[in-house]
Amino acid sequence: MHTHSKTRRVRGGFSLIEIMAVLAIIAILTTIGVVVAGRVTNSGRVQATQDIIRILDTALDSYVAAREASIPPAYKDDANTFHPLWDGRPVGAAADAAAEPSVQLFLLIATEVPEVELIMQGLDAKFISRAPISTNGNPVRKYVNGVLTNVNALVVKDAWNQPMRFVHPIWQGGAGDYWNGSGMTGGRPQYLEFDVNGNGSISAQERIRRSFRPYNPTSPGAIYPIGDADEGLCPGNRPYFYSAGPDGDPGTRSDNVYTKKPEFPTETKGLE
Ligand SMILES: [Ca+2]
Ligand SMILES: [Ca+2]
Repeated sequence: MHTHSKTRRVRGGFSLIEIMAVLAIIAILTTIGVVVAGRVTNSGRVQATQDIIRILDTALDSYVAAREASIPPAYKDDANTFHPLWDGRPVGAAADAAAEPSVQLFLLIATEVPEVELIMQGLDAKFISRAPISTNGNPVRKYVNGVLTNVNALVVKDAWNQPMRFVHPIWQGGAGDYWNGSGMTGGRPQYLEFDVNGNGSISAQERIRRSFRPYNPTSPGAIYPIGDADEGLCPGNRPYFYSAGPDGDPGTRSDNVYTKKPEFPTETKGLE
């Protein structure tokens, strides 16, 4: 009888309250599991991205040692076009324009030193590829068999599949109107300028916008969807690499990935 009643109890199934309790527990466990898994994945990606930065830093050191010179602020191609090492957006660029290819251009220059090509082979293949390169819409061109030809260069992406970024001391800091959280703030130069070709005048290729949170003039009170740059100042005047982080926005600095965090200009230091 005893055994029979026990069997009946199991066969009879669970009460609604028991089922609800079990579902609630499963829901709680699932939530914890998702949060932990998310955290592990994200911190794993941060670490992977910091490893990429370390490899790029090694590439930079190797270039500087081989050339006994710092990395130049621009690259002159075979068509005599100057391509500046920008992390930012050029004059008149759309608010959501793709980032200028700072790391790709860095690598085009740095791989002139053979060791750098070897160093970059140490990177996991999923983070590196090769693609045509252009700055401010101008393709980089070299002579191949006597013909000016668009060239490819290495592209390095972070663990969120966004291009890594490189900041050269010539093109550091902030420039341009920015959103301070409650309104537009101007009062600083709209662009960074540098006469890279030394001809005594500034062309569109020598002027960038580098606002961490650009103001949207066509929609007052709104900010552009993605910032131009992080506005970072090079630590000790040394170039640095960073990632825009999980959100892909360099202008939200809190989730950006660095190995050595730069200082930010006083006017936006405390803002996010
Ligand atoms: Ca010039
Ligand atoms: Ca970010």
